[in-house]
Amino acid sequence: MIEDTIAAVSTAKGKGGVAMIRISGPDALEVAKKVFRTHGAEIAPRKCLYGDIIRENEIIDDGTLTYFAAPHSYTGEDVCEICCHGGIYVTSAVLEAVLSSGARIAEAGEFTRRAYINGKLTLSRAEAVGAIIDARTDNQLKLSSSQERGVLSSKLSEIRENMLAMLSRSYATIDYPDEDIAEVEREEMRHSLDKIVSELENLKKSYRAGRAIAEGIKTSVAGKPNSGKSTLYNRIFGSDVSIVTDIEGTTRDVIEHTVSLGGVTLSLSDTAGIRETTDAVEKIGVERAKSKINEAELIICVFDASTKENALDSEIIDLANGKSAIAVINKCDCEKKISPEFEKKIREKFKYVASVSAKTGEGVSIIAEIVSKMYDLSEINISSDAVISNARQHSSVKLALDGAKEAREALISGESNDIVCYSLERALAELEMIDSRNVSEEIVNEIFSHFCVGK
Ligand SMILES: Nc1nc2c(ncn2[C@@H]2O[C@H](COP(=O)(O)OP(=O)(O)OP(=O)(O)O)[C@@H](O)[C@H]2O)c(=O)[nH]1
Ligand SMILES: [Mg+2]
Repeated sequence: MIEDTIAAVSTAKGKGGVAMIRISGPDALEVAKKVFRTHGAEIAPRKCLYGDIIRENEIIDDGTLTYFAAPHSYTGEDVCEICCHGGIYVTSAVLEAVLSSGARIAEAGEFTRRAYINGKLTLSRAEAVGAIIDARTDNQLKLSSSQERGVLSSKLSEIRENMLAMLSRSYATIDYPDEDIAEVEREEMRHSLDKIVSELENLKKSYRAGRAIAEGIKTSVAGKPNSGKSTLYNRIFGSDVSIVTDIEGTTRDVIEHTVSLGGVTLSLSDTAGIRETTDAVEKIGVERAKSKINEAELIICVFDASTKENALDSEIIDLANGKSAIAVINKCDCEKKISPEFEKKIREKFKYVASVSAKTGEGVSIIAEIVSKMYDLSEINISSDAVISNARQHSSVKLALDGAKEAREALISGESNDIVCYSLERALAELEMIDSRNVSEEIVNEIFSHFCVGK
């Protein structure tokens, strides 16, 4: 049972038109009444009132007060929201007045944590609240908004219901063993298990796209000097963030930005052109490029079609060997000097090849299509499908799937019902971890520590 009342500025730090101070807890209304005078109007739930904001008996600002009575509020507790002018000083003065009237300052994510504790949000929906605030791309927003609305939670509880129904049926069979009934039951159990396994497999599969959107893919642009890496980088990013010249060895530092390409979130690095060099600064750049390429999950290898290939191009092919990579044959607006043999080699070594002109933009959309395909984005509807998007959810789904498959194996190989049920119960327990209200304090702390104060 939570007994204290918390408060924080819920709007972003800094100067703005309006700021909002949220108060939540059993004394929220009492605290609000001490700092807000309504000019005689009655405070009622969900009614927004205009009035004066008071600190130490003095009016310091005017604004609005909205009261949400428990349990019909974000946190499930009594909540009062005071909006004042959005100046930095005035906002902290209003907060100070609230704090000296009986509330204590909220910790990061504490409002949402209370919403979770009070059963207003499942854990995956609470995670989604954080993801909405952190969203930097359209797909990140669509995905987190769908999770926040409970699309994933509903799917999880649907699978859970199916598991529970199956368990209760099979326990009935254990208690009343009857040969004929058992046969029919086992056939039905097989159907139910097939469905559970296939639903869990779909969820597990959705992680490829979910992670690519939510977490993003570390991607490095690689190629020999002057192949057009920075030109391509700027084209994908949509502005000239990386210096482009016709001098070999222009880029030295690693340039890194988050971009959305083909709906996938890429943490995209531009790097120095790979070559042997005596220039001390460029040498460091080349070393950094190699280590970025090494740690990248996806490499975009740029080849210059307007020059004859050399040993450096072969080195790029080797660097990408065994990794997720896209070959970009650049400068397709120029006369082709790259040999047909080498182009053939590129097409043999890379599953994905795009002919582009980074300069004119021609073919760049093909790279977006490739990325989208590589990370299964076409296989999901981000706004309406249940998609898992973080390692915690993935690990639980994976273990639940293992349990469900084990139960199916046991059933097929004629094991007794209690052995089948044992595995299915394990699967159920794992699945419940995703939205459970009983996960360890450590996990809850980890989730809410990423939130900002005021949310
Ligand atoms: N015609 C044509 N020129 C291009 C294209 N892409 C890049 N260039 C030119 O090629 C030269 C080198 O481009 P950059 O993007 O700086 O090449 P880079 O690979 O980043 O080079 P380093 O940073 O030195 O490794 C510049 O003069 C660009 O304008 C293209 O698609 N077509
Ligand atoms: Mg460059």
